[in-house]
Order: sequence, then C-alpha cells, then structure tokens
Amino acid sequence: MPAIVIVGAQWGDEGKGKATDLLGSRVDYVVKPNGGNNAGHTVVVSGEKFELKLLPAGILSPNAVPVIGNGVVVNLEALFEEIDGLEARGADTSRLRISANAHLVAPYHQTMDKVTERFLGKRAIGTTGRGIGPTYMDKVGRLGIRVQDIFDESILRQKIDGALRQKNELLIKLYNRRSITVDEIAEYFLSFADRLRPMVVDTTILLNDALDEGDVVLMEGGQATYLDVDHGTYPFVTSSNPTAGGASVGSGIGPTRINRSIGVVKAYTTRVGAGPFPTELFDEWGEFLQKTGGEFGVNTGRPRRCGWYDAVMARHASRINGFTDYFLTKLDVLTGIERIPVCVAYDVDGVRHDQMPMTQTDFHHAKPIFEHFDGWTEDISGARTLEDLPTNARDYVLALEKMSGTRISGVGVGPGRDEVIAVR
Ligand code: 2SA
Ligand code: GDP
Ligand code: MG
Repeated sequence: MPAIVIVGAQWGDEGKGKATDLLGSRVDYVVKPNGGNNAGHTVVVSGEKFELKLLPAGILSPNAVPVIGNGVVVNLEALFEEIDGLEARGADTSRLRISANAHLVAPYHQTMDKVTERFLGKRAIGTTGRGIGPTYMDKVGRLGIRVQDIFDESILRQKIDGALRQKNELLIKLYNRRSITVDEIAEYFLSFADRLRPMVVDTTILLNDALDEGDVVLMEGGQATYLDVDHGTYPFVTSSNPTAGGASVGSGIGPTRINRSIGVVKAYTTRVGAGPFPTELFDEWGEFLQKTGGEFGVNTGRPRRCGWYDAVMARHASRINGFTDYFLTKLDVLTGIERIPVCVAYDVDGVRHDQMPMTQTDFHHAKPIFEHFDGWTEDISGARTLEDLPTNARDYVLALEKMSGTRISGVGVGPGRDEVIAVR
C-alpha cells in the first residue's frame, strides 16, 4: 500500500544507505530511482562494511526485492562487478530486478565526462567521472541506449549508429580522439545480454502491482536535494532529480501513492566536488569533522569539504521534498565540541535572508549567521532513546528540529545498524 521515499537533504553522503538499511527489514521492495554508479552508500552490518554504488542499499535486506528503476543510468560493467563482489561476500543478489527503460552508460560517456571536466578548467563541476552527465544528456537528447535495446540487436545497432554519428564528430573534432565503431559498442553491450536478461522487467508494473497487494515500497534516492539538476546549486549538481518528485518519475510510482518522504540530514554539512557552500570550514574544525566523521568519497576517495549545519538549507529541502520527517545522522561526530555553531540565516551583501536566496549569485555571496549551542563530551554511541542523550545533545537535536521545520524521527549515533535512536 504505502510508498516511502528517502532523500538526501544536503549535498549527499548524509547516511541514506544506513537509513535504507534500517527500514529494509520492514519493506518488501527497495527501488533506486535516479543516478548510477556515481553514488556511494555505506551500510555497516555487524561491524562489516558494505559500500553500494549502483545497487540499492536495500540489496542487503534479505526480505526485500531490490529494483533498479527507469530513472537510473546503468553501467553494466560496474553492475556485474558489484554483484560479483557482493556474492563473494555471501550476499544474495538473485532477487535484483532492472527496468527495461533504464538508460545505459557507454564507454564514450565516461570519456566525455572526463574531457568536459578538463575543458571547464577551474569551472569544473568535480564530477565522479563515471559518465553520468553525458548519459543523461543522451537520454534527454533522444540519443540514449536503453536496457531493452540489448535484446533487439538490429535496434541496438541503429541506436548506436545514431549516437555515434554525433559522438564521433565531437570526439574527433573537439576532443581529438579516435572514432568509435558501431561494432565495438554493440559487442560491448551484447556481451552482457545473457546475464542481464533474467533480471529485466517492466518495473513500473512490478512495483504498482506490489503496492496494490499491500506491499511496502521504499525508494532510495541517490545524491541529494542540492545536487538536483532543478533544485540544486546549478551548475554544480548531478544530472538527475534526486528529490522526492524525481523518485516518482524514476520509479513510475505516482505521487499520490507516496505517503512518507524522509529527509536524511547530517548533524553538520559536507560536500564533495565544486560549488558554493556557505558554512564551509577552512580551519581545524573542518579537519576535525573530516577526520572524526571519516568524510571521504565512497566512490572516488575524494576528501569531502566540511562545514556546520545549515538550517536554511534544511528548511528549503523540507519544502521541496514535502518531508514528513527527518533522520538526523552523525550526531556522535560532534561529541567534544564545546560550542556548536548552526547557520540560522544568511547575510548577503548586508541583507539578512532567512530563506534560500533566489539567485545563485546571492547564494555564492551568502555568509552564514550563526547561533551557538553548548556541546557535550560524553560518548553517545550507546544512546537508544532521546532521554539517554546528555541534555546538551538532546537540546541540539530539538533545536535543529524546530529550525528545520520538520520532526526528527530518528537520530544516528554511530555507523552501525543498531547505533540509532528511534525518537517517536
Ligand atoms: P556526477 O558524477 O556527474 O554525478 O557529479 C556531479 C556532482 O554530483 C556530486 N556527486 C556526489 N556527491 C556526493 N556523494 C556522491 N557519491 C560518492 C560518495 C562520491 C565520491 O558517496 O562518496 O565517492 O566521490 C556523489 N555522486 C555525485 C559530485 O561530487 C559532483 O559535485
Ligand atoms: P549516503 O551516500 O547518504 O548513503 O552516505 P555515505 O555512505 O556516502 O556516507 C555516510 C557515512 O557515514 C558512511 O561512512 C556511514 O557508515 C556513516 N554513518 C551513517 N550514519 C552515521 C552515524 O549516525 N554516525 C556515524 N559516526 N557515522 C554514520
Ligand atoms: Mg554517499
């Protein structure tokens, strides 16, 4: 009956993998609606760490059916590498289902991602280099290759030919690269056909039938609100819609069937890649958060930029995603900080903004206006109720809830599956 969506409320890496895993035992399907192998979701089960990229984190929930939705861009090489890696560690991936409409990442997309970044020079986005942007460009430009095309070789070749006419022009003239042949790309895709075939279904029918039968479907958004191509800090964004509405499009589950929208938000802020970041720290506190929080990219290993919690962003994310509740993560990382700053508004060229500025230029100029909260020194990783927290930690959580305008339903106090406070 109900569909639930999980969305990152900041710039990613809020702990969506952990949030999905927590709900995993109570859901029947876990769908990835957007993104591709640019994502990196960590789940720690009994001290063992799993890093999911293209696969939904729900693949680790033994009773849930993991689904790659139509909105995802699939790199088949990465897909089977990840499946083999998980199987080798004892995970069962046999239930995985993939949308026939999902688009495929071709080797030339990765090349184009990298050369575009090089061309942009100091205005580069800081992409993961996985070819995500160029694959979505081809999807919207109607030059994409879809999963279903692999099962009709003549159509596959026609589509590759169409895409390559444009690509070869670009690659040779602009990027000074060798031209690519239809044969080599067709051969590349066809080499995965036999393994792929049993997993491919019309996932929109699968998921809607499941909802009709009373099953619970969880949509696990990749990336985050401020990396959304419409709502994020454009152009420093990814090329999909990782917001709640995007999850509906990327899975074929109508918006009226979604009855819970969970925002995952870190007790501070991080960002990987370029772009504005008002509360970013360049001092020893930034280093403290990076080190204590282990803030390094799951996929690329890049260090994440770190800053204080930004309540203006959280309020705006609530609005765009219609959050019903927030899951606040990594509260434990703030342990030991005497006074914790929280950004409550921005100063943009002398004018106070309590809401997100309308223009990107203003957001680039935004200086945080901080309120300070008393910290705590006690180890909180064993807390399982709000009452177990030191008073100052509890007050910090309640203050964030008030400032962000959405109730907090859970608090992460460590990376482990059980290191969580269920608030109410
Ligand atoms: P892309 O590759 O076209 O999607 O890059 C565009 C922007 O989106 C950001 N992006 C991410 N930000 C945070 N985490 C992501 N996943 C990995 C992780 C990242 C990693 O979980 O750690 O390993 O570096 C992710 N994926 C995309 C990206 O940094 C660009 O700013
Ligand atoms: P995702 O992309 O949103 O799924 O997040 P990532 O997996 O990229 O990054 C989140 C990191 O924080 C991972 O290393 C998690 O294991 C870790 N994590 C999640 N929740 C908590 C928490 O409450 N406390 C601590 N200390 N770590 C957490
Ligand atoms: Mg991540």
